[in-house]
Amino acid sequence: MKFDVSQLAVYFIMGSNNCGGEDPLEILSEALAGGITCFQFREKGMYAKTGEEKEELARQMQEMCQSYQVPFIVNDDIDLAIKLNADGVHVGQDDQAVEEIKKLRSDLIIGVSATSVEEAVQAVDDGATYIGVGPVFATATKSDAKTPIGLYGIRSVRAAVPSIPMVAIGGIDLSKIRSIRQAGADGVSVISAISLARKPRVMVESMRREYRK
Ligand code: 3NM
Repeated sequence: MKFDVSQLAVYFIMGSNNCGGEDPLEILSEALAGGITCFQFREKGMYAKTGEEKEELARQMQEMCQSYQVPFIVNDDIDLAIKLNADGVHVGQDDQAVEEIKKLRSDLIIGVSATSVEEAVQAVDDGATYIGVGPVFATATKSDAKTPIGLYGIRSVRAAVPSIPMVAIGGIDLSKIRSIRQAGADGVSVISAISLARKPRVMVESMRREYRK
């Protein structure tokens, strides 16, 4: 799928261990119906599925995303991304280099996490399609998350790399969307505010509305 910056607007990230015991497929189904613009499969951390089970879950989620024409991005696992012919892959600072990923499949959307201006500049130089910048706020979802960079951090990165598509991450809920937009991010990426919402569909609809304001 061709990348467009509008796909970053409300970017949902989830793995089976982010769902508070609910069915991840049900949550994704609701999130898609609510209008998420991108999905990242992030099967990581405690109780995460591996091997065939992970692959099977990814396939099911990819199929659901395809029926909504929502990009399906795989976190960190380039082999799985290629095997499934995913739309993209998202890598952290310690994961596989952008250059190597491009050699394997040049048309993949490649997202890179950055937590500072330096890392953002490097990601742009390396040829990232978009950058994920954070954590903006404190988050309980990622145990090894860095110190929050705040809205100031988002503004600093935006000033340093003005044209790369940029999505903010970490501790983002509905109430933060407007200020993040004002700080210059093209969208928000969210795990728990959607995956643990009582009504994920309604939450995503509200986020889409808030984004447009
Ligand atoms: N990456 P929530 S913060 C997956 O800073 C992830 O790179 C981060 O979850 C980073 O929306 C984070 O529940 C967790 O705070 C985001």
